Amino acid sequence: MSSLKKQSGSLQEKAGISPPEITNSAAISQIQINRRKQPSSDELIKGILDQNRTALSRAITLVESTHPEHAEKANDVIKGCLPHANRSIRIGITGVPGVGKSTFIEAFGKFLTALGKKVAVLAVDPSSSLSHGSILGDKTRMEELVKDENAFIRPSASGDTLGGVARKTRESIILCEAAGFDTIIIETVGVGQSETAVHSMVDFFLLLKISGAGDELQGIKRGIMEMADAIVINKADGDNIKKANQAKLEFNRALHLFPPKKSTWQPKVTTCSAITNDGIPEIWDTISSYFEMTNETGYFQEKRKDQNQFWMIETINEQLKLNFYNKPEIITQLEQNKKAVQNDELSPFAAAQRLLKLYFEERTK
Ligand SMILES: Nc1nc2c(ncn2[C@@H]2O[C@H](COP(=O)(O)OP(=O)(O)OP(=O)(O)O)[C@@H](O)[C@H]2O)c(=O)[nH]1
Ligand SMILES: [Mg+2]
Repeated sequence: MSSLKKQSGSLQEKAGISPPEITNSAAISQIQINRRKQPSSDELIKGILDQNRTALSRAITLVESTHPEHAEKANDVIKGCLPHANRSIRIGITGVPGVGKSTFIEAFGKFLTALGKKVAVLAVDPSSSLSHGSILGDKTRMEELVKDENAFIRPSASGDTLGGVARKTRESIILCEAAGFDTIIIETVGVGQSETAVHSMVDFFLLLKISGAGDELQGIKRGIMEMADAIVINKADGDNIKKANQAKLEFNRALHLFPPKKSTWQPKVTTCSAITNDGIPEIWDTISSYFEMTNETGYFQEKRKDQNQFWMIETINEQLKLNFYNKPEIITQLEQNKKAVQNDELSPFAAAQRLLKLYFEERTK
């Protein structure tokens, strides 16, 4: 069975088809979850804590489900996993399409599993709802990692809003951690606001770049550079090595112009090749020294606490919005009010007030 097919279990589960078998014999012996029956939340929690991948996959599918009935069960599973989560490092990786994210994650992930780490790869890609997750198509670029029993790769959740996709990924992080994964890699394609969402759920943020023709800094969003804890210039191999080193100098110079980070960490610029593996161990050294430093200063925990607060507020915002826009009366009234605003019969502010009033009145009925 192809690796691609093997990993599409969650999607097949969603479609009501039983998931494909897992070829790893150790995993098979671990499976206690009856696939035909819907496992209870307690069974899922137990399975996850037993490091059972089928349980983990099913729980993530539950978290990703938009079915209202699943939400409560998903919450129960997360609650049960929470005391066992948090013991990991979370690394975000971003970069424009084609920069080599998937190839890099394959190389870096293999390097980490060789060190004895357990690596989970998740993705935030709201655009993937149509294509069922670009990371899934990328499985061919992660051929080795897919087969690695110390790695778990999951395509991006689908969803209409970035907030929704990001929440699901964040909850999946908790599940992966409870299942014993100690290194979580979150990939996102560098478009839209998805980097900001990923930045707010990871400890270390890595920006992947490739060298161009001396115009490295052009077209790069200032905000992304400010978020980066490391900039890695990929594809530093063959004829590209010289250009990559020049780019490194330029980025280093540019980074020094930014105000110091709250963490007091000075972002590093390095080069690597995801094909030859050159520079990959050095990236891990950089990340390790970041964790050492932020653990010593207490910044690591402080940032996670801030992130938890942030996600609480984000979730409230997201749910309120969903609740508002899904109300049938609001759907009808919204259209009418939009027209009224367009025809200058009503000010935008008055229209908004009118709709909100209607919403709150409906709520108190
Ligand atoms: N020479 C060289 N080629 C690389 C390297 N890393 C990736 N590539 C190639 O660059 C192309 C794009 O790599 P991907 O890993 O698919 O890039 P990506 O960032 O995941 O792309 P999207 O999934 O489309 O966002 C592929 O043809 C890779 O083989 C590298 O270090 N050196
Ligand atoms: Mg990719």
